[in-house]
Amino acid sequence: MQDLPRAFLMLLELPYHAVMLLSSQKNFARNPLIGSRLLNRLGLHIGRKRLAGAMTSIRRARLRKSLDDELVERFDRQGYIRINDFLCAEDFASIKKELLSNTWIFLEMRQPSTATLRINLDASLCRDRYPAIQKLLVNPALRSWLSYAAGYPGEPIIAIQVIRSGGVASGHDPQSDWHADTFHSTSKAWLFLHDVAENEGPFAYIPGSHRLTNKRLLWEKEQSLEAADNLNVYHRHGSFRASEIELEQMGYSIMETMAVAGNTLVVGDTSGFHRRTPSPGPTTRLEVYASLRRNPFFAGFFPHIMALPWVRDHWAELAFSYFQRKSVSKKGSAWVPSKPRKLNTDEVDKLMSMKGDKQGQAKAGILEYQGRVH
Ligand SMILES: O=C(O)CCC(=O)C(=O)O
Ligand SMILES: [Fe+2]
Repeated sequence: MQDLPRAFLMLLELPYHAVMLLSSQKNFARNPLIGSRLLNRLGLHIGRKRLAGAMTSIRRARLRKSLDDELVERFDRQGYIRINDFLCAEDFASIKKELLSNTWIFLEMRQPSTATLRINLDASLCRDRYPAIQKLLVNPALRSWLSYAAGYPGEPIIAIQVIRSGGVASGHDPQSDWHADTFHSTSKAWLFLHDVAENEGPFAYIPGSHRLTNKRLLWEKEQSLEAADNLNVYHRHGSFRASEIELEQMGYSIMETMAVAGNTLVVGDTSGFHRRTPSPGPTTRLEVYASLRRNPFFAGFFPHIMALPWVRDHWAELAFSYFQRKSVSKKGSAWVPSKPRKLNTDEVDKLMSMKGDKQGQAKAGILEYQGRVH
């Protein structure tokens, strides 16, 4: 009997769920249409992927105009781009100085074995106080690459991020599984503030895995039939995880591990397969992190809330208050706000002084691009 009101409620919600098919919504467990085995057998999931992919290609043709042709070609082939010595030495040093000599408020998230600390950055925080960081927030190359990789223009979120992986607690880092963030192109960028070696949890990407090949579409279709009941919560929520055997079956044989020198920028379309390389022991990564995700079907048609000037300049403050309220609510929050404090824990101090100035000397990996882009 209890099922009857629930079924009725679901019926009432169906128009909303149907409209959401044309949004960036990806949760197979929460949206009964996205998770429907029948609809996905009929091609709903791969249809959304195809349509989003086609629209991304059309928009990218316009977005590439401000970018270097050779790098764009490389991006189109690989799904990511790596730029060494991204900032000039003075700007890079100034960012690190501003970062280490001031007090910040953090949002902290703990996943088994990994802690992520974020200092969200907006103009109201940085404009008058941190000129070097502010200069990075409006860096045209960073913004153009984020837009190109996502396949749409838009205001990105930019933050300082500290990742402590391995040894925080026992368990598995969910980001260390090969995965695609969502069904459509979306971008993330990392400007590493110190060298990251092969055994220090570097970012890794499977070149070409952002493209929709037949084998990939077949795998996507198979996943979409079962995803709503998958045991992995991230997979269930639309960020598909792939095993190494599955990756091989999809025809992927190469992975690029981004062991990098400090001051390297990596920008990727994270609908391609990527992961944080599992750390054999405790490691810390300190980076500027940026992300841009929009509705892949209507990006550019309707203004996003982040395009409102006041919101754009205060989003970090708004996010902090939101998580502050949420963390004391009954439900709690994955992101927990901290009191103001300095970043220079022993660990970070060591990172910055011992490794941060070895610019241009990646410990491993291929140096792909030596030019400086401002
Ligand atoms: O931190 C990393 O190297 C990758 C994390 C990741 O998968 C993500 O942010 O989407
Ligand atoms: Fe990811």
